[in-house]
Amino acid sequence: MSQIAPLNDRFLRALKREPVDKTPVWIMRQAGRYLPEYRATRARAGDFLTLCKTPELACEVTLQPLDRFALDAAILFSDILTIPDAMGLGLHFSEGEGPQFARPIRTSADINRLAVPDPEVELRYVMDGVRTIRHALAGRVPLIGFAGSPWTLACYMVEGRGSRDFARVKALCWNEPELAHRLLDVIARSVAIYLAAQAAAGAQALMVFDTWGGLLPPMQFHEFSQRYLGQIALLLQSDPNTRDVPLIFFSKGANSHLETLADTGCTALGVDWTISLEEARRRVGHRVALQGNLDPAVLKASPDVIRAQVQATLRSFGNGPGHIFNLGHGVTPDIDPENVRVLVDAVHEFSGHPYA
Ligand code: 1CP
Repeated sequence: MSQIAPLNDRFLRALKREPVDKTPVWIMRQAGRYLPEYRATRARAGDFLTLCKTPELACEVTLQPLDRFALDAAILFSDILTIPDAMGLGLHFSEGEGPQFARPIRTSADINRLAVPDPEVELRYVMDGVRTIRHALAGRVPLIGFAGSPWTLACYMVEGRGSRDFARVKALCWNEPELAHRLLDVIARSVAIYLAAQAAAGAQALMVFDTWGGLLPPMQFHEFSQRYLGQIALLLQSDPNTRDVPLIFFSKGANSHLETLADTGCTALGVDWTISLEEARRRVGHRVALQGNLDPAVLKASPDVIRAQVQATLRSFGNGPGHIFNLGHGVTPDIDPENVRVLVDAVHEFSGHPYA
């Protein structure tokens, strides 16, 4: 893929902690059910997984929020559960039920059978999606590729579906830690190869979603989640093709680990809304950029409140480089798209540096 610089490179500059004219902004789940045009494309596709597996449709929904709002980055439309699906667990989404696996991990034999998928074979549709989107973007904004963290993928693979506490995988960690490590290791190698393939296909930054890191007590967080994030960073850094691709780690609910996460070798850390950016920044120092962290529920408030909270978030980060504005988690389906516009415009309005 060509290395032509994007026309709008605020996002990539902020990741490198370089000065920017305005704070870049993108929103987790920016392509999704709160947009009527997304719901229309999904209805045409029939179901969510077909949407993910059809590169032209995945490209269409990736671009939808960019056509509406002045966003500074695109994110590949896909899901974190593509890897376990490619490993043979049989992913399906039933209406209103969320993801489910036909063949969840239940025995040590299930773990021993797992193999690292070849991204250009079993996950070819994702790589074709990245290539199609990158071409369609034509340099407008950079494209983010992503994967789930090994821990978060293990949560779904062992439980077989979404859960509030993912008690099965937690029991596995306490009862058979060696088996849990064998599972996490094969997932981590799969994630690293998958992310490297996305970069080769044209993704200009990579993000790892550790949505369920916060379920673990501190010692176990280091042992079962952070250790594998570090392994992914190391594998990507040791590959000349991915060494310079910015890497964002987002461990939700794990703010007490920001310092050690900043030492894993990532470029930036996502921050949820339960800590101020001021404190997060003080704790990570100059080691990484920060991405976040407005409470997604603020989008249910009035435009005046949204604008005031955007300003408060920008002030909390303070002056200096290294901030990417985002929510502290994904935008929810009940949000009025007009409120997203208010947020995006306010980020640029209040962060404009007149002499930049
Ligand atoms: O249309 C629909 O009904 C499906 C809803 C949906 C969407 C829009 C799902 C099912 N996944 C997605 C897309 C998606 N998922 C993206 C696209 C890019 C974007 O615009 O941000 C991304 C990055 C994800 C990642 C993802 N999937 C995560 C990690 C991020 C997070 O939100 O914490 C997780 C945990 C999933 C699993 C998943 N996929 C879908 C659902 C409803 C869930 C959560 C299941 C649960 O635990 O309840």
